Amino acid sequence: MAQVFNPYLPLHEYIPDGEPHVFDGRIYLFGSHDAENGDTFCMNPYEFYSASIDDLRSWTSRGISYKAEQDPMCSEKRKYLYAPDVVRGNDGRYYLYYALSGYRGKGGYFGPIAAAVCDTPDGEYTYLGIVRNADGSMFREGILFDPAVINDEGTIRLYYGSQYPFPEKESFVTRMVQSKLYGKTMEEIKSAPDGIMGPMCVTLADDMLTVTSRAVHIITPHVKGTEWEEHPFFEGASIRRINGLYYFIYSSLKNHELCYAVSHYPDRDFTYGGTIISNGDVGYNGRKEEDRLNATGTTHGSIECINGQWYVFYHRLTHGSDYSRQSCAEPITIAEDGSIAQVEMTSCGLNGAPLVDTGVYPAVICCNLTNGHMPHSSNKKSKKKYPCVSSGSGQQFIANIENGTWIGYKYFSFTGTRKIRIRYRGTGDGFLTVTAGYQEKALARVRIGIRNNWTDTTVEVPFQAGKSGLFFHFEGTGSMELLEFELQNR
Ligand code: FUB
Repeated sequence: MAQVFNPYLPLHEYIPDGEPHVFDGRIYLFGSHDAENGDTFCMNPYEFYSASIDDLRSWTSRGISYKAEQDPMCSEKRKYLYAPDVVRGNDGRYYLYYALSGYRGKGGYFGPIAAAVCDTPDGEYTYLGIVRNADGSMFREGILFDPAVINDEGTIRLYYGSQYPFPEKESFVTRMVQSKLYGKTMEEIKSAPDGIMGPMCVTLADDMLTVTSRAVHIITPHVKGTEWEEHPFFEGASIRRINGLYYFIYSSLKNHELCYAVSHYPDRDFTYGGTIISNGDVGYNGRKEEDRLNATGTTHGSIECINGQWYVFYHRLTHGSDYSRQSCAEPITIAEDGSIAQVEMTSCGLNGAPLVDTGVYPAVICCNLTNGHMPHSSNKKSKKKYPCVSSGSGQQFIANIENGTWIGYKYFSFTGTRKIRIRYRGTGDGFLTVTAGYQEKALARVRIGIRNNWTDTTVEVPFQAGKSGLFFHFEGTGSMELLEFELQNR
């Protein structure tokens, strides 16, 4: 039976910063494009995947939609296409908004927001121009980063921004950006009450480039002592209009979580809502930062309704950095009072049901991967080894499985005892314990020996019938890698 896992795109694809939108019966994922084992963010040109809203198991792409070199402002220093969004204009065409950035984020705050246009959501886009003032000059109010757009019953609203801790402090970013971009002195910067940090909003004319309103801060950048203090806006602005309310989705300063805020207005009075998801399950059931269930780093995404069900789209980290991020999705519920409860990461997000207990599963669809002290690893390649999704010779596998590592899959629908064939290799020498959940009691144990090549071993596991997790826990010496496992009848 065909199923869909997390990550739901082909396993060699790395599309973070996802903005999911439904257009004419298809769900599209507009996002950045990381490289497999990349050395910095967004090394690849935009490529947009989509699926029929009636079949979320099968995502396909029509190839490259836009390259950085199509933008006349692309330079050696700023040659990476960062987090985009797409909106259908009032003329029925599709408009792609993005900002260019440089190596490891350098220069990402200094350029304009640019736009490109296409007749179809995932066709080949043509450069249109930069977001500009009525006199044609570059629009520069706030930090022109992570654009998000909405066609709000004919009004095109553009959201964007970034925030560094905090405007109250003279952070290096505040100084650097304001002085470099605006040519301001420190005295001038300090005297501007709201500064340039925080999420901003403007409206655009039907040419989709000319700004037609004053730029406004949609949330105060002065968060101390407010409801925002624990989860202040950092980046990843995204906007949805749901049942007459505006939902602003963003990545908080914690970096690993998507939060939301709600207002009756598009540009003011937003109240903090909560966390929707964290890519380390931090906050879920009270989980603490230090107990994160994955290496955490950036996350950026949004929510979308597909065939009556709401989902949150977010990204996870792989390859021991956050330069190779993969899109995942989970169902969410918007309660009658408009609130959204935090959901956990799973391996079966878009599947609509737990996974069946027969068949071959790639190891990398794990939703939890931890040695008990996983790092927060934003904008760097970690020098320390820790368990991670990795790749080589065209295969994706879990690497650096050392003593104490837990690898978790949630959820399966078990019919009872299963045989599990496990394909592994490496210098790991010890035992793999199988459990139904993180830190739960052993259901079975299998010997793991040193193997240069992929090797199969089989273990019988007495699962209880019903919905359950499947976890592997390695205890031993050395370091093993896991390629796949197969659930079989006894
Ligand atoms: O993908 C590059 C940057 O990482 C995005 O612009 C941010 O939102 C963060 O996800």
